[in-house]
Amino acid sequence: MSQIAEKKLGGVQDAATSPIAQIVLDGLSRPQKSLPSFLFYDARGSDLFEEITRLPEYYPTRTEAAILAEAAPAIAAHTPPGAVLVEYGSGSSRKTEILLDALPNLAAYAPIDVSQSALAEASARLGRRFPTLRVIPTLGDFSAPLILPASLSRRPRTGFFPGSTIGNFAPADAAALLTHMAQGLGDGGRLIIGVDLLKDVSILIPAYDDAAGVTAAFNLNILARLNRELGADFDLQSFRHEARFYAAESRIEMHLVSRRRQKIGLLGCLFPLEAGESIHTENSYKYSIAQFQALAELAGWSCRRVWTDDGDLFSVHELDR
Ligand code: AVJ
Repeated sequence: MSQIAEKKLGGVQDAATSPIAQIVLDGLSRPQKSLPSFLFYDARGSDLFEEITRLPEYYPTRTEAAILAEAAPAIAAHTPPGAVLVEYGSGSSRKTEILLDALPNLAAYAPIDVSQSALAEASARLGRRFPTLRVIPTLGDFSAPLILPASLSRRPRTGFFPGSTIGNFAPADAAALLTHMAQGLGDGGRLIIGVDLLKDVSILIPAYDDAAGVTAAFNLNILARLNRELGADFDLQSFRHEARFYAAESRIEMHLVSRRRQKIGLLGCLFPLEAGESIHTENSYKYSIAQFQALAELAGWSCRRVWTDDGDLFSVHELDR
């Protein structure tokens, strides 16, 4: 067998046993084709998301950062010394610096993220910026059980879940995740969580369909990832990005719409797509403060405080067990 053939065979075997293979096959087999939004965050996708956070239309990141800067002293005042800060979906850990500046005497910072590259870069940067801080990165999905070194097992825990990542989950799943976090953070645990607020579509849609096309590139990158990791044959030119708002569900949906009738080959299967048929790639739920608080209470948290910006664009909640 030639080297090229061996390599190709190796690639196909890797693809079939890839942990995302089953998830992708399952999503593309549904009547409304879908892909889970955590697939966005490979190295390129994590970089594109960072670019999104700096777009003029994407208000959440800068609004949340301003709220956090204002809330940080109060959050610090409620933090016992020697606590562990656990961040779910830490990405670049940019916003974490606002908290870390305000929170002295932390025993450790434990970021959890699905992107190896984002986790490594953030851990290195924070290590330089906070030389005495113990950083314990975990590569993985934040719905996995929280495992900390035994020496930290009795420390009080503060969870940090910024960016309205909770909005990626349908309300029932969001409640289940908040319950899971309550268990992981333990008695006396606390959660600082960012939640995007419901607002006019004239603000919402551009935030998910920016003029520079960065969100479109972010959405399409998921197909490039499947080509690379699963040997799929998506032609990126044959899809366009679309952001839709559904008021009844109070959510933004992102879709990749097929520009033509086509068939996608993936892992030995063929997936037909009609012209105009879409692959649903993300839900981003928007809440009122009261709606979110009801959800948090359902999940066993009590709502201690909430901060918002003057424009009521975004909210940061402090939840206690
Ligand atoms: C990281 C899930 C909060 O829903 O606003 C940004 C991801 N998608 N632009 C969001 C995202 C498109 C983002 N979250």
